[in-house]
Amino acid sequence: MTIISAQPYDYELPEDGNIALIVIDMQRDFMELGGFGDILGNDVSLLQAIVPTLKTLLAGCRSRNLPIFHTTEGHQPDLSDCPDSKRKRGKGKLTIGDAGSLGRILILGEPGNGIIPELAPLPGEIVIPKPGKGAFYNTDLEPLLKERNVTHLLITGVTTEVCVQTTMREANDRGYECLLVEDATESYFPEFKQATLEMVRAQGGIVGWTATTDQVLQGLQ
Ligand code: C5J
Repeated sequence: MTIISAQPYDYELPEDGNIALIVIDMQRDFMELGGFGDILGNDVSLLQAIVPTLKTLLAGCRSRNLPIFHTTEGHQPDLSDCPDSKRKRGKGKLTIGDAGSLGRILILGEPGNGIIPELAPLPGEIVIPKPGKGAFYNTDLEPLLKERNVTHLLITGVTTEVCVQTTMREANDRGYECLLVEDATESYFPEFKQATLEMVRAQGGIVGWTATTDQVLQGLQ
């Protein structure tokens, strides 16, 4: 049994369980000026705080040969998978599909859709394009996890209260034991990050657990 010291209590990975790392949306569209996060009026520099920690966690998971899944939020170039409601939100000068300084905003394959170089996926790691906030909605994530007999998920990335939390809730409803890595997830709103950490682990871990990168790597040994 692997035990990770966590909140609200120890997180256990039994001998017959398998754990994977999920890195949500560490793409230029959320991290850099000119991307989707920026056009919505956010201070994108806030998200840089987790890049070194996430790099450490990725290295630790790679050295333990854990399955690693990266996601990117993005839409088909013809926007056929983007609801009008999503395009209309924000009421900024630019919206999803418009040309920005990182290419067309939130469109698959555009420069802005690329994962930041510090956290670039290695060969063999799976990149899941996702049209929604949750990584299970309209994607192959669930069958790919099932193929690998994954039962437990380490969840990281941006932004904590949007795509990260949505994914954790989707995973929880599908029976995965989820741990949100506190210093490997970030938000444009520090208070929303804090609230998310508290709400997922409240009520005896109603959505799952939280722990730091150090605690995760110590527990995984
Ligand atoms: C947002 C995300 N915030 N990756 N996407 O629109 O959290």
